Amino acid sequence: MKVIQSPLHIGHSGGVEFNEGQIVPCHERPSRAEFILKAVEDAGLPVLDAEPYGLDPVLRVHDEAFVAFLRDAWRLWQEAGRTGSVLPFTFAGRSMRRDRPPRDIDGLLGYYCFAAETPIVEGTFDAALGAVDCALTGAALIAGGRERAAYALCRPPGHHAAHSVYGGYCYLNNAAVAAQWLRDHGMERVAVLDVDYHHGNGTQDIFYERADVQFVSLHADPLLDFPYYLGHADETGAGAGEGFTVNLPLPWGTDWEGYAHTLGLALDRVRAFQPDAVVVSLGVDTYVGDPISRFTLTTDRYAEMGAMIEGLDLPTLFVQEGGYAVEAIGDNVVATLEGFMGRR
Ligand code: OKP
Ligand code: ZN
Repeated sequence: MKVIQSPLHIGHSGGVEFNEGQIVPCHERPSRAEFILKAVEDAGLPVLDAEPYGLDPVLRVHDEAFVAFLRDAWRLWQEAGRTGSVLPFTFAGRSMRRDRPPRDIDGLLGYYCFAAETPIVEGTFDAALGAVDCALTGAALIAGGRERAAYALCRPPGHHAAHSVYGGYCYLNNAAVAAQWLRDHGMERVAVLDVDYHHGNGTQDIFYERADVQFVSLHADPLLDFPYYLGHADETGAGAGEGFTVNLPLPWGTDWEGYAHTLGLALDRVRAFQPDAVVVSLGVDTYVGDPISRFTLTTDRYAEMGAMIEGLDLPTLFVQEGGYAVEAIGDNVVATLEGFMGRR
């Protein structure tokens, strides 16, 4: 299986996040991608650089003014005389208008961002585009039928980024851009299977009213965990998309037995949709040692997960999402891919 990476991720570094009342260094840090790269190279997987696709595929799923804001935010922050990471301190709450972006930088940040652990630094936008390019380069490999599967080493991750909102360490939705690109290049139905610990609220938002892109997610119950305000079982899609969103929330402490059972249900739903391809939002923050998560999967279990996903017998694009136990992230990703390839 080919691995696609982008060196641009390194520019997204040195940021701080607001977490549990403290300003702390980001959990989502460059070493995550470096550990994954080392592990896939050690496993003998071929690594290629992403091809540049530009903004057009991004604008198929994201709002143009939102993308322009992400592009300009660092410059606006400098012009306002600020130092350090671009972070919001105020948010458009439920009682306020959501249809009128303000002009001021702080107002704009709260308008377009939903969580204060997602800093913008000088290289963030280019890194986010580089991550999209990884996903698109992988999508092109499987769309042409040249490869059965590919792994996009995306950093920053993407599944919390919605049509016009960023947050949760995510800026542009790599998996959603890739799924839409597959739709635009000959695939009639595309499934997105999200196995990250956190609900992929952004991907759900983007495809909620669509019958041609199915979204199936297993994640920590949003009553208990981030992103808190989306991901309940009764969210099943709307309009033409009714029935094409599937949420399977799980309790804290979920072990492989409980996880595998629910993954089986998720895979049954994907099979019933009869997609032409599946995009897997692969977060390995379900790992027992993850510092911000509360499931208990061990490295060997990722190989079983990969084998179960292979059982779909579909063109498959793996897109990296979360995973914050940096010293184990590479082993967990490689275990998943090797399980898929039948090498373990
Ligand atoms: C991004 B991805 C824990 C705070 C968690 C944000 C988590 C974003 C996860 N105290 N904050 O889905 O892995
Ligand atoms: Zn996550």
